[in-house]
Amino acid sequence: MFFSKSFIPILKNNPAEAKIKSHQLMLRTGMIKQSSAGIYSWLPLGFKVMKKIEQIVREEQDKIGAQEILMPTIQSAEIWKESGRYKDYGEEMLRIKDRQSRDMLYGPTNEELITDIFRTSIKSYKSLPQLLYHIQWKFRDELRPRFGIMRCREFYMKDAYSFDINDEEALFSYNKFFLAYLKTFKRLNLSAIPMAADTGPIGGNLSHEFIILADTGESKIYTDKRIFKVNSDNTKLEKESLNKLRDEFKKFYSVTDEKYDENEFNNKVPEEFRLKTKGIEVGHIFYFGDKYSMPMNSSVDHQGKKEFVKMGSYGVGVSRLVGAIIEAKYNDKKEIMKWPQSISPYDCAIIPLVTKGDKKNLEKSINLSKKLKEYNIDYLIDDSEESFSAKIKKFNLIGIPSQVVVGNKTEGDNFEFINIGKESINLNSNQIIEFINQSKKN
Ligand code: 5CA
Repeated sequence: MFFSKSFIPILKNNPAEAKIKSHQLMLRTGMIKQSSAGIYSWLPLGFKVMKKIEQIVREEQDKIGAQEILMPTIQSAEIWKESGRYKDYGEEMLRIKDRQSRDMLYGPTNEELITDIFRTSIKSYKSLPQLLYHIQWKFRDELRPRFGIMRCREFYMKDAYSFDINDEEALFSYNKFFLAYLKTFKRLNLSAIPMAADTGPIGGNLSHEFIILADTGESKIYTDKRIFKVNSDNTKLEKESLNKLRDEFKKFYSVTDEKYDENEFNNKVPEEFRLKTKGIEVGHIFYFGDKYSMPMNSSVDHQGKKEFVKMGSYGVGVSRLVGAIIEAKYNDKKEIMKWPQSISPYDCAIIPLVTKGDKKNLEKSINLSKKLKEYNIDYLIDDSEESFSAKIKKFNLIGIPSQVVVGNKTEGDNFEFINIGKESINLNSNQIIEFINQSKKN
């Protein structure tokens, strides 16, 4: 893609309305555009990143045996009346009427709808467990939407739901998602800590938020630093192995604001390991047993008896992650964003020095791009006639981690390669391809 033909509406300055760096950067580099309060359009740069995050989230759900479906955004109020949440959910729910005056709503979450789908199809315990997920837009009429797509009204979420025959099996499902989340965030190059959390309007008594540390985060957290060392790499998808992993985490005090108790924190955590800080909630998992299956009469036959299924739900803020990753990866001092290669909007930026009368560097860049294309490497060539320093500044904000600078000294198959934020090195095209493919895997 040539920069001149791309739809990347870069702004000269940070927009005044944006208070945190992710919001500033996303507007500045034309990743998103606000359409009304807390509602955004996703432009190519932002959309590409979000889709790549979505794919990583999806792959890790598939690995634990969850099956993907797609539920609608608009739901009937009937099922919410059945569960009792139509009243309870309050003003955050966007309520609408169709032309027949039927009560409808834009789904803020999907426990009711999935329970309805489940109860009409699954009748026997032999079909359990069922792990189902979808990745779909949600709407919550937040009182104070802010920080761009971090706390907005319309957002993209992966929500999964588990159905089991009893508490023990349901806990196994919960632990599978717990592991899938650790792996997902690791692949996104984030260190996300699971924290015991409150359940709010979703309900239940077991819940973890997955939080990444950031000063601009809205969640206050109290944790034992040793929790960062817990390693999930070799954990198998078996009850025992997963229980062990959970036990490892349980050793360390780690809670959000609502669960915080100062005495407990001081007693359980030696002073040198205490960490009080802020973070961004990127995932939240819940176990709530029969909270929905009982009122909605969702049961299976189990040895002649009718048993209400035991359910949990598991959310990842896919759109919020785009902002959260910027908060975690943007280097304030150097004013450099660096996307993890696996989710970078383009695999490679090619930055030639181009002047009106001299297109030689652009030609060299096009030659390199042909080779990259053969290897499925997605590139953005800056064919504008801006100065080198202006281009570098712009690309430091766009954050594509692999950059090739093409100047008058560039000759043959020898290029100046920059892994953003680091010193430049000389690489030939094969080495560039190798570098990009390797760093995509991490
Ligand atoms: N049904 C459950 C689990 S599927 C649920 O809705 N959980 S939640 O309310 O915690 O939302 C899941 C995730 O969506 C959160 O962890 C957060 O990352 C994201 N999220 C929630 N509200 C917003 C919002 N207003 N803007 C952006 N992302 C949000």
